[in-house]
Amino acid sequence: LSTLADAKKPYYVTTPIFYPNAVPHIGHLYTLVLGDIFARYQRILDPTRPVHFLAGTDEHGLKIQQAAEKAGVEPKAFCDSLSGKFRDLADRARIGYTVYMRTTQEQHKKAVEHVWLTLDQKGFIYKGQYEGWYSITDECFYTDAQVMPAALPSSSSFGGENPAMISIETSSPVEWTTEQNYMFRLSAFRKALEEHYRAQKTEVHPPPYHSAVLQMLDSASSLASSSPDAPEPILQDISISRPRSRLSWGIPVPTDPLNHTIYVWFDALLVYLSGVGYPWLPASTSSEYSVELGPSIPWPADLQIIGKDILRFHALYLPAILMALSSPSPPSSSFPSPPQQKLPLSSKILTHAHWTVSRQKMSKSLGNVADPLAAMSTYGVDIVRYYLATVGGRFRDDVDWSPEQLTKHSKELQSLLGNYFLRVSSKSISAAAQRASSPLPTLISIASSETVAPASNAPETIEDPNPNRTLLLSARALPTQVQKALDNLEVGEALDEIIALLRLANKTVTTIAPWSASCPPTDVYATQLVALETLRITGICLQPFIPDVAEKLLDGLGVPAGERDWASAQSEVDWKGRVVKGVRLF
Ligand code: ME8
Repeated sequence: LSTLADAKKPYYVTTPIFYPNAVPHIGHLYTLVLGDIFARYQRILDPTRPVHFLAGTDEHGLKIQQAAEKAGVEPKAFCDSLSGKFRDLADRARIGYTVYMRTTQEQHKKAVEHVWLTLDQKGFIYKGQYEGWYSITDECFYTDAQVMPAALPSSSSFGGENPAMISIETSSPVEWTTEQNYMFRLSAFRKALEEHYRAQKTEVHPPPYHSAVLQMLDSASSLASSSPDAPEPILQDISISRPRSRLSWGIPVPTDPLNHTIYVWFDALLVYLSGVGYPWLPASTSSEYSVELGPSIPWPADLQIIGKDILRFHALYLPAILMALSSPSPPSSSFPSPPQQKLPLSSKILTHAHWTVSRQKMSKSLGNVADPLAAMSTYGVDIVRYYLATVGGRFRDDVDWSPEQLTKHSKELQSLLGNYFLRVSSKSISAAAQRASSPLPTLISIASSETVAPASNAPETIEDPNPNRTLLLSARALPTQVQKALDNLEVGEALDEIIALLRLANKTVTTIAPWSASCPPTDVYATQLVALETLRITGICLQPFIPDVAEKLLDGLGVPAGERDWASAQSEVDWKGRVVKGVRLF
C-alpha cells in the first residue's frame, strides 16, 4: 500500500509571492484563502496523496529597494519585518501552506543562478539595448500603446511638453527608460506557447482569461508584424536584468555580477520551482545528464492561483522559461551540452478578479486597503474566509469590499448552520426522540421509504409528502456536487451547493416542527437523525472553507478524526451509540 501511495505525484498548489513593500491587505488574504481551500480539499479528497502548498514573499527589485530607502532601513531588515507580517496573516487565517519561501533565501538564489546559467549556455540570453516605459509600482515595462498621459490639472507643473505618463491598465506612473540589459528570447516561444494554449494543455480559468492569453500571443504578433522588416510574427524578447547602478537589491547576474542585477520577475517566477527543491540534480556532476522528474517531485504545479494583474507573467514568461530549460541546445552552441531536464508546464492557472474600494483596486501602493487582521478580529476568521470565498469565488468580476455584505453573509451562515445545529440537537428534541418506539427508523429505511406521488393535477405548491427523505437524498448528493464545482475551480458554486442544502435542511425542520407536542416521537427521531446526517456531510464538505467551524461541528457530532475525508462523506454511518453535543459554532 505504501508503495502505491508513494507513486502518486504530489498535488502542488501555489499562490503568488507578495511584495513585502507594505503590510498585507484583504486582496492578499483572499488569494491565500483560495489556495488553502484547494490544498485542504485535496488533502481530504485523497489522504494518501501528499499536498504541497507554496506561499511566500517576493523581496527583490526596485520597488522594495525604494520602499526600504524611504523607511531608512536596510532592504533585508525591511523585508524581514514585512515578510513576517504576511506570514503572521497566513497563520492567523489558518492558511495551511507547506512551504513559505522568501526570495532572499539561499536555496532560491541558487536555483535562479542555475536557471540563468542553463539558459545562457543554451543561447536564450543575449545582451541588448532595451527601451520602454518602466513602472516601478508594477515592476515591468510597457509599450507606447500601453501608456497614456496622466490626467493632471492644466496648471500642473508636469503638464506641457512632458506630461507625466501612466499605465493604461493599472494607472501606475511610468518613466521612459533606455538601458543595456540582458534579454531573454521570449520571441522564440510564441508559436509553441500558442499551440500549447490552443490545445488547452494548460487551462487558464475562467475561460475568458484563457482567451485573453491567446489574444496576448496574437496581439503581440500583430504588433510586431506591423513592422515592415519583421519577417514573421514574434512575441517581443524581454529584458531580464537591470544595471547594478539602478538596481542593487537583487540577485547579481552570475556571468556579470558587478554590472547587472537579475530582473525581479525573472527571479520571482522561479520560486515555484525553488520552493520544491529545484534543481533536482543527480548526484554525479557530469555535464551531460538527463533527470526524470520522479514521483516524489511536486512539479509541475497542479494549480497556480493568481490575480488578473499578473497573468502575462504566469501564462507567458514562466512557461517560456520552462520551455527554454527543457529544450535542447541550439546546434551552433559552442558550449558544452547543458543539462537536459523536461520541465512540464503547470496544469491550471486560476485567475481571479480584484477586490476594490469604491470601485478602485485595493492596492498597497495606493493605500486604499481593508485590513484583514482587523476584519478577522471583528467578525472571526472563518466568517471572513467564508465571505471572501463565497463573494470572491466567482472570479469574473471585481468585487467591492463591503462590511454590510460581510455582515449579511455572516448572519446567513450563522443562522443556517449555527442555529440549525443548536436547534436539531436541543435537549427537548433529543428527549422527544428518545420516546420513539421500535422499530426505530434508520437512514436506510428513511432513504428507501415510499413517497406518495402527487396527483398529476396537484397544484405545484403541494407539500413534499416525505421531507426527511428528500433532505437525506439531497445531503447524499452534496459531496459529488461540491467535488464537481471544486474540480472545475468554481469555489462560489461549491458554496452555493452547501448553502442550498442548508436552506432545505432549515425548511425541513421548520415544516416538520419536531418541537411541537403534536409531532409523533418516531417522526422527531427520524427528523433528528436526518438533520445530524445532513450536518455530518455538510461539515466534511465545509472543512476546506471554514476549517475551525467545521472542526467544532464535526467534534460536536462525534465524528472520529479518521472519518472526515471525502469518501466518509459519501459513505453511510451508523448513528447508534454516537454522542452528539450541540455546541455554539460561531
Ligand atoms: O505582484 N484583489 O506581488 P503583489 C485581489 N510579487 N487580489 C489582490 C489584490 C486585490 N485588490 N491586490 C493584490 C506581485 N492581490 C508579485 C508576484 S509571483 C511569482 C510574484 C493579490 O504583492 C493577487 O493575487 O503585488 C495579486 O496577483 C497579488 O496579490 C499581487 O501581489
